[in-house]
Amino acid sequence: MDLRNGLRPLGSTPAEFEQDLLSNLYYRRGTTVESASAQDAYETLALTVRDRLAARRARTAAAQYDSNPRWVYYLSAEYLLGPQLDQNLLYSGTTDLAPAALKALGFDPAEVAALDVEPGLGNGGLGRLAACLLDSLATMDIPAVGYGIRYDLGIFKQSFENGEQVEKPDDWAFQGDPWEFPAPDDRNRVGFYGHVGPEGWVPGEVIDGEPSHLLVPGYGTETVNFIRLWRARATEASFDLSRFSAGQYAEAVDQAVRAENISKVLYPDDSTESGRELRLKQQYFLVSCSLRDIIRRFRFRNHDWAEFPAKAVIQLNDTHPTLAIPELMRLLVDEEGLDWDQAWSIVRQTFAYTCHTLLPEALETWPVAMLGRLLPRHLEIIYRINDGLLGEVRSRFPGDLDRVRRMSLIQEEPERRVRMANLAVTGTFAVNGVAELHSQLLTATTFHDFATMWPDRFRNVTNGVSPRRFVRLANPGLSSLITSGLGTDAWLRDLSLLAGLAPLAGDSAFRAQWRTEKRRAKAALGLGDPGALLDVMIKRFHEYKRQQLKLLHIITLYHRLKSDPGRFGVPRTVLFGGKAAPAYTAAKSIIHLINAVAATIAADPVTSGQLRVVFPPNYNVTLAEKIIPAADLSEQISMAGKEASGTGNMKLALNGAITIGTLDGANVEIRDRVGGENFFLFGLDATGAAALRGSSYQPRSYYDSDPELKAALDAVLAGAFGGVGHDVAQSLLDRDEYLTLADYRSYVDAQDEVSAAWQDQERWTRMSILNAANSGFFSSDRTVADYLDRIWRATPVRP
Ligand code: 8GP
Repeated sequence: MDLRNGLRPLGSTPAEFEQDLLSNLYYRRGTTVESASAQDAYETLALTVRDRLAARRARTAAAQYDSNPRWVYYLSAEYLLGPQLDQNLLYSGTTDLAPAALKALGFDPAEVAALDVEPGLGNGGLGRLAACLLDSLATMDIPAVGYGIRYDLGIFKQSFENGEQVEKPDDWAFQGDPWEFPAPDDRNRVGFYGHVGPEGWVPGEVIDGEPSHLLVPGYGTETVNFIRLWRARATEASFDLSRFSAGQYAEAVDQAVRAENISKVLYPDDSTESGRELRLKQQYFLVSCSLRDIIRRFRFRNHDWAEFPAKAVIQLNDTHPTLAIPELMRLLVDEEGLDWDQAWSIVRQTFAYTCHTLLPEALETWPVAMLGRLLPRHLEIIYRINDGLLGEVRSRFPGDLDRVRRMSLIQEEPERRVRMANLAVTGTFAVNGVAELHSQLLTATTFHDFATMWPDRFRNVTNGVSPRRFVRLANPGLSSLITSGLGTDAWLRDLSLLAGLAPLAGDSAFRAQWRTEKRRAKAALGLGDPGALLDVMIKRFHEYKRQQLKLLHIITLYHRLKSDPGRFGVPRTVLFGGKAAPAYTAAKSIIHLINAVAATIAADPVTSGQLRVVFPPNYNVTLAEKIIPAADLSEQISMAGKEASGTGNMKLALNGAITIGTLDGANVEIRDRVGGENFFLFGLDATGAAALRGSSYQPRSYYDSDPELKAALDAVLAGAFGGVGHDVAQSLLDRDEYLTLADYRSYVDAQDEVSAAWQDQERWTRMSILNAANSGFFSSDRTVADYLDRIWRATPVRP
């Protein structure tokens, strides 16, 4: 079918691309080559590339409409997409055309590319995973839509002032976002507050959700899917003209400002009551708009509600979108007139839930009072779902009151709250963890009661990462080497082919080329001595991830260097990247101490050329794509039993970094695949850690019995690093919730093995190649294949 309605096809030669660029500059940007700024050139380039994807999107939409397939709908509070330009150039096959055309028109391609701003719509691992899954869904031709919120201000911009983290708003779309298609006509009205009367829920406040979408192209295929993002808009009625006329300007827009605050920031500070309510409003806003959109799409080709689960599977990315469960019940029962049981059966066949945590404090709960005020009808529905659940618990486990209390959707003490994870497990047909160990621990601990009652509901889907973004785009040099080593670039769509690199680990010429690529990536990062071991810890700051353990190791290295500079051995650069949540004081103290230690080491001539600590601020996807190719050593050192999976560990292994890690999250599966001889293992395992935490753990006993550990902590306590970090050291000595001191010796010994291995560069390179060769499993394509097989059961539709 020709969907262009007579429109001329977009060109694929350099001259045609240049013409398209010129035409967009002239007609859509409204300027000329002579007067265009770099921003004009950037936006024009984006439009020209986007046009190519839009043509593919039109063909994809037509094929998807024709086949009336089962759609995968992904609901997520965050998407950490990363920069769009390079990806869209690659996926549209214009990587070479674009810079040539820009140059021909007199623009500087590097200056233009530098204007591409990464949308800060995500926070950490969960948001980045969502982006990788959408990339793989499109690459595998699965009809899928990602739904999220179009935050004005995403994750904050991090800077350091006197070594302390300072947060600034990130107005990422200040100049507009050329990748986005606004679709105001698809807006939906969302209600809040009010009361439930005989005629049903009468909201006390309404706002509009206005969507825009971003295209999500597949790699090596025609499919282009999309992400639909909702932005809150005040309704026409909310501007108070009479107040404005009376000069009460702030009051006149008060209601409008309140409405639009809903999509203002990602994860608003929840230390106040109003902040918490705003988060809950965001969650309902996302699910209400998205479900209406899903239903609108269902109705294009279907009429019978019984068909709904066959046409839609809705994946809840953690508990943030869990209100979708009572919301769909409300739509089906109150608005569509289905009876409760019929509606519940549809809901239970439609939703699935992914859990991303093992921290009990990360399991969301909402005060019953707040939820009842904001969403009175939903609270009634939750109560009724709870009645059904507790009835089933009582009949399966008669007399077990304690179990009823634990499984209830409502926590009673110290305050009545709705347990969102319990609701998510109850209202879905599948619940998955994100790595083997994580899924096991979920059924053994967090969801033990539910797994006992509904064992078939629980599964594992180990995370993965996009090889396009994190190898091909991030590391073009290594990608070419891999392609020439394998004799094909088919690995970009089938990462298991990387296994073909294993024999090349024994080829000294290949090893030399591999080392050259690492050094080149390090040089590009601008880290001075490319011969130094680059030791990398990039992730959010959290005490369970244990940046403080890495810090104690650095201080120990520093002490060794001072006491015997001749014996140090291996020059190292340690690189940290990551943000701490603004209200997380302990994590911010660790950041402060890292910067203080880095400054002390930099100022001490004895360390010169031997030990360096760098901490570039504002770690994000853009920076990750530069750091990961350069890394030699990947720090994955969380307390075992706390990291759900980790995905940085996968990205680093795929780029030939060797892991030093605990048996936590997906580290376990990485080690199984790359082999124990190519992985530096240390520390307690999950069982050992849980046992030690359950006993009377005495961090001080480790301090007393290990002179190097004692020296490191004493130095911090004595103020050796500009007087910073007393609180960090004291908390380790007093509580050490995550067993840093218990694992210290084992960690330092493993680091000594790292140094020894580094001294044999041929051995190190072999290990590095084998890490990449054996990490093909960690492609998000495989993750999507597992979701399809175990949960989604959707099939490809090719345009
Ligand atoms: C993260 C987990 O911490 C990480 O281990 C995992 O790899 C990743 O999810 C993807 O599965 N969890 C989160 O990002 C998370 O729980 N974020 C919530 C605060 C929003």
